[in-house]
Amino acid sequence: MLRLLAVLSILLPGYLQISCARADPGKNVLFLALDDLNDWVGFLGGYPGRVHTPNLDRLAARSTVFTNAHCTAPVCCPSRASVLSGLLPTSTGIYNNQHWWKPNHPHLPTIPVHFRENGYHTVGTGKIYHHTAGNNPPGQWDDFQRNLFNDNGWIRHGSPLYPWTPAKPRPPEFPYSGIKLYSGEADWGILPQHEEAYDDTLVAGYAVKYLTNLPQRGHDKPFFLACGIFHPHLPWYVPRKYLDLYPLEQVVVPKDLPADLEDIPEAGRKLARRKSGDLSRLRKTGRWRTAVRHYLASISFADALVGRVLDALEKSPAARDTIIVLWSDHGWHLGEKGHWHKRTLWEEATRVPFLIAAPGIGEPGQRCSQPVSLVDIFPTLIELCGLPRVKKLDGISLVPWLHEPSRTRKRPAITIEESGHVAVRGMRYRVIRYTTGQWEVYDHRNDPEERTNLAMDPSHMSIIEEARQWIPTAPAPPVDSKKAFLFDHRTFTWTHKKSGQVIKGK
Ligand SMILES: [Ca+2]
Ligand SMILES: [Ca+2]
Repeated sequence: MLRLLAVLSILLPGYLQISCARADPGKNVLFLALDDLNDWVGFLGGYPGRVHTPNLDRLAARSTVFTNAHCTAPVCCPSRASVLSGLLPTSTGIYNNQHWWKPNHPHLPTIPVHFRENGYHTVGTGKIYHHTAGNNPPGQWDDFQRNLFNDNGWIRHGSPLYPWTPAKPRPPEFPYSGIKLYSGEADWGILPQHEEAYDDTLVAGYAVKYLTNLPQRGHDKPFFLACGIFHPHLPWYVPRKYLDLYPLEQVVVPKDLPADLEDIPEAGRKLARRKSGDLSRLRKTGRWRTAVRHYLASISFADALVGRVLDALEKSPAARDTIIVLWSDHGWHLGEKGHWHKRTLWEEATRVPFLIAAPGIGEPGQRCSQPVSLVDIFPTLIELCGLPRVKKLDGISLVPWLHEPSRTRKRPAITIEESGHVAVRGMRYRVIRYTTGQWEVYDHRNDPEERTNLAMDPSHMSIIEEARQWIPTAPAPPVDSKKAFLFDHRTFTWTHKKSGQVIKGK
């Protein structure tokens, strides 16, 4: 038999590679990433008004929705590194957007690498890894749609104003919103172009084209198709029709901001104050509601683009044997706790839309309220697709919860903030430990908005002690970092932390 296999492997190398490497050749993966999308989607109900996400909702209606899902880091680069490596930031040493993947983890078996090595055709577009150059490690993709400024398909929505360069510096006020904010990308408005010319439309278009052309591909490999929509990340540039969904007077903004911070340790207030200048400027100039409106419109634009990809899949021959995973890298505060932006450890920043549609597993539309983490995606996909296991992953497979969503899960979701603060989110409680040794405890059964910190209440000491067991005890030191001018990837420099060596360009 072995001799026969050896002869066949010479005659039919491609065939044997595919059939031996994979347990189930029928399962494709559509991997949909959204950026900075909090729980303001119809199927999670996080926005107190009406949000228009018909396509996400129709996907949710055929999926398992994880209603208590959290990122491992409340900012893009470390969160995405976790999803793609199956490791927490405390294992990768990637804690912040400055941290550089390429020289530190050149051989990590990421999701696309593992699928590619096991017989899949791996293709991608848009923001999957963090967008800056060097953070889409080589060896990931059979094909990836790239752009002029970096190697990761991150495009500035087609605006001719980007990138800012020394020759074309950022204007004192943002060109479309006409307001000056701290964040270098905090603009919003309607671009002078058709919807088809927006960069995220091109990103979705790549995925649509791939799915439409499946019958002409000329090989029988299953596919792993990653599509990273950049909205609703700033800048909130949208075609007019999405703004029209949200009449300004109906837009809801958060309430009771100052009082909510009174029972929070100073370390937490410091997180809340990050970019709070932007919030106070928005409030002083009467633009807060307008800004929230553009976030909502950006969500609906992203939803429409996801809808295009879903339509293309449904019309394709792969419609019945494709697993769909949809996730957002972290949430966003629109003023809750006086905070504007991300990078905190409260529910607004850690809770994310996350769902899995696995054909033939579970009931369509079922919901799992057990705590889960985006770091669980990699081991889940490995099990669903019958790939070889990868050792030492920090997440666990969610397949048991696809079969039985009410099954108790003791393991909480851990979120690690860049300066070392940690949140532990269980079924009922959120516990936050600051590096100062102070804590916050919220009881979601009675306080879903996390208004009352119970950490000083002696009856909650056991909750803190239980959470403490899950906090990583030996965090990896931060990896090498970059010095980059965010909007001009042609002139950035990277600095090796240990050697001090400075590298220019890609
Ligand atoms: Ca993000
Ligand atoms: Ca409070």
